Amino acid sequence: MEEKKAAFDGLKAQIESQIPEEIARLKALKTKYGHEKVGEVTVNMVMGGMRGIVGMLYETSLLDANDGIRFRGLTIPELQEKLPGKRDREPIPEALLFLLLTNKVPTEGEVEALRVDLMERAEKFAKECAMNDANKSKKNVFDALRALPEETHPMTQLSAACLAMQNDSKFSKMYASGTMKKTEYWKYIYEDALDLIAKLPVVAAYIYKRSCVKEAARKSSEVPTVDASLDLAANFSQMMGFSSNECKELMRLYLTIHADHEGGNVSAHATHLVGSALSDPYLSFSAGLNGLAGPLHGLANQEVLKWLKEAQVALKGDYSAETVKTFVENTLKSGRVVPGYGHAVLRRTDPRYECQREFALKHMPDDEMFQLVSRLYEIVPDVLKATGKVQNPWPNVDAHSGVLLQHFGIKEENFYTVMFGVSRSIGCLSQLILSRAHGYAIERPKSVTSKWLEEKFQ
Ligand code: NMX
Ligand code: MLT
Repeated sequence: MEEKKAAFDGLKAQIESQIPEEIARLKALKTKYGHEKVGEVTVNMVMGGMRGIVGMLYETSLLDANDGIRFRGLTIPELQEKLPGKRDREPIPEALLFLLLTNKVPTEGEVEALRVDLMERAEKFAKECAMNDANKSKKNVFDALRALPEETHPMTQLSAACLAMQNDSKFSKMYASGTMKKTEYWKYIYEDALDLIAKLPVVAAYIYKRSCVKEAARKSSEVPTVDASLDLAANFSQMMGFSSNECKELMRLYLTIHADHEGGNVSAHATHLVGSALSDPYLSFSAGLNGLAGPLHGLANQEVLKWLKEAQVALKGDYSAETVKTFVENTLKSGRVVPGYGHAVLRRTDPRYECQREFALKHMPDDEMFQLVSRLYEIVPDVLKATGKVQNPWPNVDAHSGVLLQHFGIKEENFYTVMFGVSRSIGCLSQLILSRAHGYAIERPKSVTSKWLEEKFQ
């Protein structure tokens, strides 16, 4: 354990040792190219959700319209190939977290040390809360959740839980003490971020067992028990009540591929924006979760499963091209979007969809709902192209995730976005640490009125 701890402290030291070089590099970039233009801003961009405007620094990942996501330069197949961890095949999210924070592929020992550190944080948190519950000594986040109606949407509960835990923020306490130098900010943000990444699966598993599962035998209002010998994903799966190796393996894949998608998506951008005001990780990530809870963003995974179930009822097993096409067209006619299809940046099938499809082909090729998903992949793009307005007719990550989860027993689709949120904490909070370490500015873009635009061009 001592050896593991030393390796882990090595991670914090590694981040610290990189800071002067990174700050110098950013300073040189500004001095040399500060006045260069990175692009043009048209009225369409201003009026179209800032699409295509290069407006922020985000180091942990970069999205290319045609190549898809790269985490510190690595594609998903490259991650699966290069990241070490305790696994059959899928990397464990701890390895990704290390990579995002250091821009370095970690060794087995470094991943193991980070795993131990996160699991110790999770176990300490769960044990303290269970103890408070037992002696009614101190209210905790689980009391806050119990105060909410059970049917409160799980995403609302997860976001509320972040706020309920904000009192634990080491950064906020240090800031309030007035003794913290700007160069020290990142150290406390780091502690909060790692605490939060460790706590979220415990809170999420609690929300699942209290609010999502229907069968009395699976329900629980107890603080989940952490098994610190497992990795973050396997423990999350186990706390939810799913202990099979296949489900743990799926959880590793799920928590890795949803972690980061550059900085402009709603959840990453919201976290980044709120953090830039020096709001601590609990406040910042709660804002990110509120954005993730929208149906055009993370809630799409819930919407996809609802839609697939609707399709199963309507199609009654007839997945012929003609009937599936009519079903998709009817979705559009009813005024809805086709959930799980389209993207603001991507112009191809999402590589996250592709790796989930591979997982399905390996573990559940005969699943009926997977066959429907595959059929939709053949039909939907042409239907969307025919509208003449959809920029990207291909499926995104959300078109596939639910069908995997339901196969392994996680059938309650209103929980799916919570799992997305648990994963997204890894990317958003890594960047939050780096943003404070590198002294990023408070974010404050300029807005204009439509009258201002009219007057400028008339
Ligand atoms: N179904 C129907 N219409 C669509 C779809 C779709 N899947 N995708 C885009 N459009 C429409 C869009 O609503 C817009 O219509 P209008 O001009 O009438 O407002 C038009 O096509 C042009 O939109 P785009 O420029 O192609 O897409 P945009 O960048 O504005 O939005 C999404 C991107 C992802 C919000 C959009 O494709 C969408 O609503 N998809 C369905 C929801 C979804 O799957 N979201 C998950 C995204 C991934 N994630 O996890 O966050
Ligand atoms: C994401 O993972 O954040 C989504 O694909 C949305 C996006 O990138 O805009």
